[in-house]
Amino acid sequence: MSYYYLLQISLVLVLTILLPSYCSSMAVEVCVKAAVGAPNVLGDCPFSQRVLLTLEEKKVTYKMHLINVSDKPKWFLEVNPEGKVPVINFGDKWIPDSDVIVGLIEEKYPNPSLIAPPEFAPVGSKIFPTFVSFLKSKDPSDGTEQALLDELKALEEHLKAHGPYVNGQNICSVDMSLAPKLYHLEVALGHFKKWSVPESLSHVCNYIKLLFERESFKKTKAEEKYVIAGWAPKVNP
Ligand SMILES: N[C@@H](CCC(=O)N[C@@H](CS)C(=O)NCC(=O)O)C(=O)O
Ligand SMILES: *[C@@H]1O[C@H](CO)[C@@H](O)[C@H](O)[C@H]1NC(C)=O
Repeated sequence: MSYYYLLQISLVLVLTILLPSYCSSMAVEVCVKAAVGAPNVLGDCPFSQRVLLTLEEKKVTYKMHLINVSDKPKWFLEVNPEGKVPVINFGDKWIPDSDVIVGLIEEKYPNPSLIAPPEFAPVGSKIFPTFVSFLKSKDPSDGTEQALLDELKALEEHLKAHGPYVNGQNICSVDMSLAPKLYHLEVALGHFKKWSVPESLSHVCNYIKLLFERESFKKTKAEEKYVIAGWAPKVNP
């Protein structure tokens, strides 16, 4: 075997095995909410789950830091003075805001693409605020339930035309944002109001089922008891 040949082999080795594994050891780091009452367990922040879901769907390796939001560590407040989770670090600085973070993940890890057409961006975006109003409501005739139903019906119509996901056959960024919010809706309304999404909204029900069955979702969701504990002070202040 010639010396030249050996040199070539080692170059190929460095480029295909050693360099990539070195680069992936500079893992992405992400700070998310810890469960209230359990510092080593994933908490109930839908924005944190949205970021984790995006990383999971793109098979990005990451290191997770669980943050007790009632007692934020000093280092966390130093790198992130606003103190909100999630924040991400791709190797140089910490970046807050799930909208910004998801955009950056898409830029750095384009495959598989989770980009949805811009006109689909607002799909389902009023579900979370209308769910929160209905959850907190003590007056059954104040229209908050109907407002939520109207938003769910709008999602039903969208999915009927474009489903099974918001952008068709493949999951997209809008689904990553909606999935954790629909989970909070199901768990909190089920617990506090014995309410669930009407079966007549069959496309929404199927959509929820598809989302919650994904490995990425199961791996990144908070346990139901933490979701309930998180909403309890807002339901009964
Ligand atoms: N707009 C932000 C919202 C993030 C947010 O509200 N995070 C909550 C937890 S779900 C938080 O950090 N709360 C603790 C605090 O504000 O001190 C995003 O999309 O990332
Ligand atoms: C989070 O911080 C609060 C305030 O210091 C503390 O009471 C609570 O025990 C902490 N939670 C966990 C799970 O460490």
